[in-house]
Amino acid sequence: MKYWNPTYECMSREEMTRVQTERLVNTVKKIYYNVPFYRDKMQKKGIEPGDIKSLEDLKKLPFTYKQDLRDTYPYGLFATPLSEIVRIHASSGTTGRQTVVGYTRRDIDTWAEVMARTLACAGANKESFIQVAYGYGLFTGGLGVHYGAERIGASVIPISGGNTKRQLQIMKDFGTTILACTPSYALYMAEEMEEAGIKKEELKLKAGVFGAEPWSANMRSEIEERLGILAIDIYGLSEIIGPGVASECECKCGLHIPEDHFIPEIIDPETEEVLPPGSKGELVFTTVTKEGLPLIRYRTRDISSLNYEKCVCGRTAVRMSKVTGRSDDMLIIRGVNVFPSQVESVLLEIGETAPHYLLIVDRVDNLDNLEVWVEMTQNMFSDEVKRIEDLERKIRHQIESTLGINAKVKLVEPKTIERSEGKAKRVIDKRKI
Ligand code: DLL
Repeated sequence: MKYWNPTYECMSREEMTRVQTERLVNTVKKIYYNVPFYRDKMQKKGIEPGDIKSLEDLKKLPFTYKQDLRDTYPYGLFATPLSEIVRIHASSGTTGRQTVVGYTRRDIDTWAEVMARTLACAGANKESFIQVAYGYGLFTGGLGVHYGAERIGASVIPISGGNTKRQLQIMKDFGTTILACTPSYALYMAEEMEEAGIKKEELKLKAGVFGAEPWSANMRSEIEERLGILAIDIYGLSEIIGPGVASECECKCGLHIPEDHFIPEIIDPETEEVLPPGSKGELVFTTVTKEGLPLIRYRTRDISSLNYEKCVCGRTAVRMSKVTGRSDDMLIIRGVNVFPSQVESVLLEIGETAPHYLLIVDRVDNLDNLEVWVEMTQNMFSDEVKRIEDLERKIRHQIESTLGINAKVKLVEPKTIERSEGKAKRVIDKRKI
């Protein structure tokens, strides 16, 4: 199957502009009358729904930041009564406050639609066996891909993440044709496969939809070579819908955005000025069909650029370039979003160490490793080993329960961590991605 929904995926620019404008006008009315937060923001800017008549007017609207979701935690930006919400997801956030997102029945339907487009980009159809090795749960990866795969009519294998040996056994026995997981997990699976003596020729695998974290061209070649598949990049974020916000097609030359649902802009993260097509900057999205949590000009912090030229695959939907970095300090470690400030607040809460710490991220055997170095206080330094080990364990445990990620904690001698005269350097990222 080449396209899932050619009407929208291959629509002319004029027609798409018409669809987007109509939906934008409606969304702005809806948020103005249903979400006090947006009404206040618009009133402060001196604008009313009637001022938004065209896509050009988009830039008059206020931005929405991740912090706004935290400040209105958990449901403050929802635009429908809670009784209309049929699903909640969340993504990790600073100091324990998660970013909570809600979907109405129609939102779930929209999500299945955009995910079906993504999977069709990887060649999925009714005959496909799709192994969903993204995590199921509050994370949007597992269920997002799941609903899209069912929409297509493929056979879904909802295995979730982890238990690599079983993943490989199932991939072989069940005849998986499409694998969905993070690129680093795909590479890890390839390695375990070689170790287990399974040859790629024994598998029916044809393609993989990999995302939720940045990955390089080298990593793609390695995955494609070792698994013998087409590996495409899929992008998304919980706030906008989850996976399904953009996807590469077989041309692998940018990720198509379902613009009839999400309108992208690229801005300069410092001046907040909208940049012309082709410029690199921060990606901003406005959702124009979401009911539960419509967001206006949401600052993703992801760095990308937009290309409006028609793609070789025939799709006209705008393409965003692969996300290469962020305009904030968020790290993605084994698919989990981590802010250094989260670690800092764990340390402050425990309060038994010096306030100097360093996160060292590395990739060993294709898996991300996080090591947290924390300085001991002068008093503690002379303490017995057992007490130091106990504290390391306590910090590790606390990091795991607040961030949901395993870290190796190392208490280091006072004054080992380099001091900075400007912005403190909290992270050393040794991963070559
Ligand atoms: O990671 C949704 C997702 C699930 C996308 C499965 C693709 C596949 P969050 O946990 O909210 O949602 O994290 C969103 O992850 O702002 C990016 O910084 C990063 N990210 C997601 N996809 C990619 C990608 C999901 N393909 C944050 N390349 C986003 C680079 C990505 N970064």
